[in-house]
Amino acid sequence: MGDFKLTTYEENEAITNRLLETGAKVGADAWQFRVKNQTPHCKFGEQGVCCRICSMGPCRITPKAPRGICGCDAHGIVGRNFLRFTAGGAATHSDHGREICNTLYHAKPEGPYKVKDPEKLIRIAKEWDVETEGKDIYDLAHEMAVLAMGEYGKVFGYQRWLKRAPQHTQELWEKAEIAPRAIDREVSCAMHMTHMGNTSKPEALVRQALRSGMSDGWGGSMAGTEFSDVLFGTPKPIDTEANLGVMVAENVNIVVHGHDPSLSEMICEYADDPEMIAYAKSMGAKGITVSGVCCTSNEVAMRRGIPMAGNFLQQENVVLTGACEAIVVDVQCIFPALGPLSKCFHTKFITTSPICQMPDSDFIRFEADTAAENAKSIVKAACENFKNRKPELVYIPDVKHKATVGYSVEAIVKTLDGVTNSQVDETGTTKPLLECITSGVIRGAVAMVGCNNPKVRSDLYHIELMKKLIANDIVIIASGCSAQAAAKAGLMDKAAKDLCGAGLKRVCELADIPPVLHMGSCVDISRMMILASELAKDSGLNISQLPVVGCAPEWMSEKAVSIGNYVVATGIDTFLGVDPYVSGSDQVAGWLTEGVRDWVEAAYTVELDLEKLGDMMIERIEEKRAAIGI
Ligand code: BF8
Ligand code: SF4
Repeated sequence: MGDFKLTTYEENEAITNRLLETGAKVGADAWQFRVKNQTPHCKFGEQGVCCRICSMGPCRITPKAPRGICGCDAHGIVGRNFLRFTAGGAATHSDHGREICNTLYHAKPEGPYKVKDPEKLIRIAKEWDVETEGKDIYDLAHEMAVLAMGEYGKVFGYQRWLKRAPQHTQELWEKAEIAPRAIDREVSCAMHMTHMGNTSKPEALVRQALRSGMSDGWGGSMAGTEFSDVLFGTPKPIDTEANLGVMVAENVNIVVHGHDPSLSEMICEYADDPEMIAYAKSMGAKGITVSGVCCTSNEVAMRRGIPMAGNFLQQENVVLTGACEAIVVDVQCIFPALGPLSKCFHTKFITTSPICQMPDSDFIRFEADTAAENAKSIVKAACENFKNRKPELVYIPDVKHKATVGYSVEAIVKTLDGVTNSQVDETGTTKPLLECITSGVIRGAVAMVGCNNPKVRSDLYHIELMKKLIANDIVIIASGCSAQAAAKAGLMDKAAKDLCGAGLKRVCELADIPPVLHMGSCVDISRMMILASELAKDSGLNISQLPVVGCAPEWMSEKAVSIGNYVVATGIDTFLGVDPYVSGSDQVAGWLTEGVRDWVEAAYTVELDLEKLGDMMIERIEEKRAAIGI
């Protein structure tokens, strides 16, 4: 075991530089160059003090001009910007969830979309007081899909999923007026509140930001995750690989990118079809390799073991290998740069959703009813493109790591039952995990989430923080691009237990798990909320008392802020490594980093220094342990 070695970010950077050399030969642009053109960034934007929500502006706040034309001050402007940012993220995740509900509505016994986890569907139906006895599973799926879509516009009441939280948390939400009503309403309300001449009071804007975030994490995202499990199966531990070396030079390489598994599941299905493999062979390839980028990759890795080519800031790299026949995208986090970049190579850039349309792409509209034909024609197009490769441009770096992924809450509960040999819990509770935490074998848990951001050296914060935390016996649950950073580096290899403190190492050995557990895509952060709720209920503690924190060290998207807001609102202290454009208002920053603690028993910490960020999380975990006397 002594020879286990992580791939360092320096090695990854060297690979990127080698790929950029190929890019230079064909005149390709890349984010590394665009960053240079865009820096230094606009100071007003960075501080959040620029307002352009009406055409009397844009107004920018300076010491000489402390108010916009309407009289709004920096606090109102920063707060409104923060709320709009959140609403963008909540809308995005939630609309993804709605698409999954729509796919569920189209599920049929003959496929292509089927109910793969009927037990989970029945479990949710019972939770929602829907009669399941004697009902055909597809009738039930359609009924549940309609009910779930109803949550987006429900006339009265709150999100159904809130009942999964401990009673205490639900009471906090109601008291603070952040329990989300209809999902769409919380986004609409955010846009309404921030229209010219509405709210400029920081407290009210921050409150609605939490509520909009809640409509995502405990609404749209939760629907996305839960019904994806129903349709495509609840993830269980599965072995896969990560980093660019998963692409195979002799094969047709199809890269799926985006977020919605409805598309990528079908691509994987048909890439495995003997008829398609024969077709690839007839085009001169040895076979077909599907790999992924971003969260759609996490989805198919968790359920099918499809390898992960990379995370957000590696999306251009897959094209730069010169060996990508098609990069097939659905929605979100897709660089418009992929259009012009793919034109420098033979790569087909295939867009599939009306939500995400880009110049220089081939648009093949992907719909639930015609999914099978759509997927087949995409796979075929990729095969036909193999012959257009330019061999002199092909370079697939020889770098990849083994990774074990697929740790849904169900899988974690089941796996950790094996750790405490004293009492294997048949009912499947989180008690064995709690026992590890209370005994101090594991000091706590950190939910590592979020993106890459050129403001941080790519993956550096994710990896260094994870290394430090596991060395301190803190287990990591990871999602999104953070999870992929871990997998690429080797932290999801079970051999990474050697980097842990003695306690966590022992748990990894006994349970046969890696120290960083892949919990899925960013919508799957709703899984983390369920796990935290279960831990609280099983321990009798409040969520805020658990030695658990969240961290998005390299975040960049509106979705990440929406997530941060619901994680904090759920009672989990959240640490950010990139500033959320609120430094222009000490009041808004004050509400986010302290004020909200009075409502939800948790708050944000923003710390740009890597060392300090890690130390602060460890300190917070130890403080929480001391407070409950463990
Ligand atoms: O939803 S972590 S860069 S891919 S936003 Fe995007 Fe960020 Fe990656 Fe997934 Ni999440
Ligand atoms: Fe300026 Fe007020 Fe209009 Fe914003 S809303 S652009 S601060 S006048």
